[in-house]
Amino acid sequence: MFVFLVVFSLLFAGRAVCDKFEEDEDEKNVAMNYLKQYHYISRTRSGNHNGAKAIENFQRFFGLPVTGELDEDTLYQMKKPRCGVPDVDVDGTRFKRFATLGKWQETTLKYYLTYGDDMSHSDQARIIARAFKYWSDVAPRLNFAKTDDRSIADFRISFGRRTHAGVTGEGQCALPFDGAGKVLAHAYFPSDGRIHFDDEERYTETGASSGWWLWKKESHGLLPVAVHEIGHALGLKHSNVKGSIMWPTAKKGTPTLHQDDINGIRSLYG
Ligand SMILES: [Ca+2]
Ligand SMILES: [Ca+2]
Ligand SMILES: [Zn+2]
Ligand SMILES: [Zn+2]
Repeated sequence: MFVFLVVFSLLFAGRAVCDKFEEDEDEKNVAMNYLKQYHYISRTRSGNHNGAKAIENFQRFFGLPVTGELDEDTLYQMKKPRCGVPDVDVDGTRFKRFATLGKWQETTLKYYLTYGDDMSHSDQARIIARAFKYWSDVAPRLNFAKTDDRSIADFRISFGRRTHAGVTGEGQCALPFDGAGKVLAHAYFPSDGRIHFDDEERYTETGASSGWWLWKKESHGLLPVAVHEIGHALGLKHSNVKGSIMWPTAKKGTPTLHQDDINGIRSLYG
C-alpha cells in the first residue's frame, strides 16, 4: 500500500509539473504573439527581435517594474481589453509621451457611420458626435459633421466581426478582429479615415460590469473607445502617460482628456 501511494503520488506530481509546464509554454506563446502584434518584437530586420528586451520595452511603456520576465503584472497587463493599433514604431523602438503620425490638411471633416448591433441608431450617432466633440473642444480649428454620403466622407466608421469589411464598398480590412474581448477597435492614421469597432463586443455608452464569475456581464464603453480611436484617425499614436485617453488599454466611464492628449492634438491642429 505504501509503495502504491508513493508511485501514485510520483505519477501525480509528474503530471502536475507537466501541466504546469504546458500552461507556461502556452502563456509564453500568447505573450510573444502579443509582443509581435504590438511591434515590441519588430517586423523589420533592423528592429528588435530579442524576447527579453521586448518584454522590458513593454514593461517600460506600461510603467511596470522592468524585469524582462513574464511575471504576473506583465501577463495581467497583456490580458486587458485594448485597442488593436501597435504601441511602438515598426522597428520596435519606444516613444515618449504623445506621438503623432500624419495630419489632415483640411480641418473641416465629415464622417460617415454604419451602425453596430448594440444600441439604437440615434444613440450611436449621438455618442459618436459626442466623441468627436472632445477633440474639437480643445482644438477649435477642428470641425466635424456627419454625412449620409459615404463618397465624400473623410472618416468612415463601421462595426464588424472577424475578417470585417469597412463601410460598403471598402472590401476587407487587413487586420481581422478576434471575437469578444482582447482587441476592441482600431483606426488608421491620416488621411485614411477608417475607424473599425469589433461588433462581437457588447457596447454601451460608457461601459459597465455587473454580476461575477459565470454570471458576469460586461460591456465596453463606446464613448471612451471612440474618443481614443478618433484620436488615432486624427494623427495621435499611443501614449505611455497613464490616464491619457491615448493609453492603449480600454477604460470604462465618462472619459476626460489628459493634458498629454490636449498637447498632442494641439501640436497638430492648435
Ligand atoms: Ca475583440
Ligand atoms: Ca456588438
Ligand atoms: Zn489605440
Ligand atoms: Zn479593421
